[in-house]
Amino acid sequence: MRNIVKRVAAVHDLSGFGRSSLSAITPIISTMGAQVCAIPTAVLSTHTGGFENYSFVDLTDSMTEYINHWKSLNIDFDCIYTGFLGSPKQIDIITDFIDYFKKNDNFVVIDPVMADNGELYATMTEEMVMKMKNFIKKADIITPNFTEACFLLGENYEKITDEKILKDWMMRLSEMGPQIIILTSVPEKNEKDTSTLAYNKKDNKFWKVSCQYIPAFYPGTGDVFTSVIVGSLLNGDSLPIAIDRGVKFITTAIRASYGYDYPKREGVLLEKVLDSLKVPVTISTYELM
Ligand code: PXL
Repeated sequence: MRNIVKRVAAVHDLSGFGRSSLSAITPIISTMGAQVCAIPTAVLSTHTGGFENYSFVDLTDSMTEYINHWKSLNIDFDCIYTGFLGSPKQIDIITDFIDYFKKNDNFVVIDPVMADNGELYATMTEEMVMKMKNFIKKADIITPNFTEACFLLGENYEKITDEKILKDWMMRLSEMGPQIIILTSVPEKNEKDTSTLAYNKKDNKFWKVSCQYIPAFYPGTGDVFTSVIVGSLLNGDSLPIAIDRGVKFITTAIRASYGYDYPKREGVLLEKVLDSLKVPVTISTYELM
């Protein structure tokens, strides 16, 4: 029997304060009508973007038992969505999870959460980067930001705006395994915009959605974006519409937040805009590249 409500196995950390990972993913995917089943990879008092002295409990050693229980329940998932991982060993544990729970009619989204703005996050290591390159083989869809794409491809971080090079990067990423590449935070020549690009190896199509760049950095926006993509695809949207939805939602969330004076490290004011996820896309702005 199909799941009455679509079900997502969400493999991410739980950061108690600051809107990232499970604290952002759960309300978004729930609002979009799917059930989030969390596999927490670590518990942190806050995310690592702009906070210091946070507590960090790595849950690697409890994950196998946790997953073994799920295996015994005879349950299945419509999507497996992984993000921030707390240790290299977790990649092996989640690889086994995917091998067990991946079926013909579900899909795997790997957000290779490692880095942003040219730099690795505080808890990430070169070993994680190496293992992530191999791990993305397991994905149907990956959603690296521009910095993560540089790390996965072994390219230097410099602003590339040439579409031919960016297309080549996405094809090279798909040769590493995934069918669909969604590349976020791509700089635009005019420096006023930023874009999200996508490549679907199956039909050899490239898509692009641009939006106005707002000069503010809020941690967790990558998780917010990919959650909307997951929710949208589970609702049957096409790839370009899902990307359009993700970009629109991030833009709406940043615009709803930017006018307020509060620490950016607390993330976008998600609670003010969640309801907009229920509205269908009426005007879309995607282009074929
Ligand atoms: O949003 C990505 C993310 C997830 N989890 C933790 C993080 C970050 C980014 O900083 O620190 C713990």
